Amino acid sequence: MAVLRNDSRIILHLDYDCFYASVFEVEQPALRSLPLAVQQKQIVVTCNYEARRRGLHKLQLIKDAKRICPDVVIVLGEDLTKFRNASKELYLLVRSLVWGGRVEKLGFDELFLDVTEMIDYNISVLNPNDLTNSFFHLDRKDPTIGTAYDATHFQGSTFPVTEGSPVPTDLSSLEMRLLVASHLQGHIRSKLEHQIGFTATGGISTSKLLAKLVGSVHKPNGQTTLLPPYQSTLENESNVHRFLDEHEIRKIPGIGSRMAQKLRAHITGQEDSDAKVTVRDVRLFPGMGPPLLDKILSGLGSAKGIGTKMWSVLHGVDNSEILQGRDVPTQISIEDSYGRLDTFEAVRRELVTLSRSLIRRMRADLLDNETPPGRWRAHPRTLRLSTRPRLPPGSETGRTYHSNRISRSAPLPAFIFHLDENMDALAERLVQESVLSMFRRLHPEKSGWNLSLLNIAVTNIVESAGDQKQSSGRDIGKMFQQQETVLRDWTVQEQEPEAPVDVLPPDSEQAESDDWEDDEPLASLDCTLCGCPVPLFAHEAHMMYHSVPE
Ligand code: DGT
Ligand code: MG
Repeated sequence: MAVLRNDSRIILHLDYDCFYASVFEVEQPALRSLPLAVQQKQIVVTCNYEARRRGLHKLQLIKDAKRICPDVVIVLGEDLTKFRNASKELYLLVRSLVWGGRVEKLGFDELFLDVTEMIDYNISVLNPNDLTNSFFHLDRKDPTIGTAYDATHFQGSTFPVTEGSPVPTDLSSLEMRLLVASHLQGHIRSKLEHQIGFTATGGISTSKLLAKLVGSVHKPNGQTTLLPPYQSTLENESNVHRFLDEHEIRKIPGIGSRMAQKLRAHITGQEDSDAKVTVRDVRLFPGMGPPLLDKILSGLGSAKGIGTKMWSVLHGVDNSEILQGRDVPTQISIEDSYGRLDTFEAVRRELVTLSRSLIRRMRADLLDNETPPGRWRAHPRTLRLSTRPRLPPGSETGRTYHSNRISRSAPLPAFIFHLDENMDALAERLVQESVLSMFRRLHPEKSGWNLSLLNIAVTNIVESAGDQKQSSGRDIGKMFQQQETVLRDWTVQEQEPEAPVDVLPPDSEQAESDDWEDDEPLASLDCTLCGCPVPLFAHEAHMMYHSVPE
């Protein structure tokens, strides 16, 4: 089956280096030269590169970190406010640099940028007779705004590595466009570092998938461009295949651990194989294609159309759009974990505490910035309560941390937006009038349950009219709403593990979850020609497939 990639776009990816640790380093620069670890619960969620040099790594137990590096400096990272604020500041700086605000946030510390328009404009103004003294225009209207650069070489590294390769003669070639983009990437990274104090690692290619993957080649504080050719010919294999094919399948975004396990089992013929299986092994396996992938990956909770999606990914095809940034998150959620929570009164108390934090966060994130704040920039429509019942010993199902949650949603009552009432009173009322009835529906029995987690969230956040200049506003709000309700079966029920909350002390600190853009199910549409459900990101590729004769 033919899969076609759209290589007309230029996409950049940024991933901040040891993000949480850097937030502390920016606050206290003396920490930069010390081994620094950020603790959430009993886990090192991240550590700086000095600590990594000494053998520490992400998601290590605190006790192991202390044993390996006794002089490690440990800071507490349970309160996400400072990470959220830093993330927003960095995002706003990047968005101010990129034309059309084509910047999409992934979690707190990754950005995707569609810079096609900026690159094509800058290609059009290149002087082929003096490429060494080129000028990158950051503003179309003011030709003095920008930065000087040498357009005879790539900034940063390339894959594959090329020493002193000649400048492309065709200025409109993909290679030249990527070369110019590498200088823009360098400029953005330098701004982030010198203006705010964060280093980032960058990738430059033609899709989110390829830019993200190639970016991870030189970490930290490096950048890598995936060089053409992107299409294979009879003589030459494309660099997309050369690059992607070597990756262990689990390293590919979109392939989670359970999917990887199923693929490994099929390729090796062994159920619990831990053999290294690469993209090439899967792609070139006899009979491989969307139908076989569908078969292999079925039973993962949402296998509809998964074969087409994976087949595209294995070929480096990802034509998904960069979603224009929202000024507001898609949802706000607050949660806490518990060693033991088994009485109604204790639950009620915790729900009030969580509700208070939720209202505080809503006011911080959704009110306009005027003083005194007076206007809601966005309104969540839905209130959601999730719990995670602790399973009786021995009944572990092997399901993931997230999939053991159960939840209920209800319309968010309008009184929550009253600014003249204090937060304590609002929290009490919210629990009394809404949350407790949701809780009773989740747990009709008066006792006999024991919860390890409570999460309360507002979702379906819709931006207020007149505040949508930079963002995709209501349509995106609607789309997410639709995704939640209609397209749930497209969600691959697989998530990266968070800190393993189950092993935590009973009185662990409350944590807020970082959910600007993550946690949302994938959207799909049925193909009008063959009726197959195709995820939005693969739609263009799918239509091209129909237009190409077999
Ligand atoms: P890097 O990109 O390898 O230089 O290091 P980081 O620290 O930027 O790691 P990254 O990009 O995977 O994640 C960004 C931040 O998100 C990180 O600083 C801490 C947090 N984080 C990452 N993975 C987890 C996790 O599994 N659980 C929790 N609670 N937080 C995590
Ligand atoms: Mg990072």
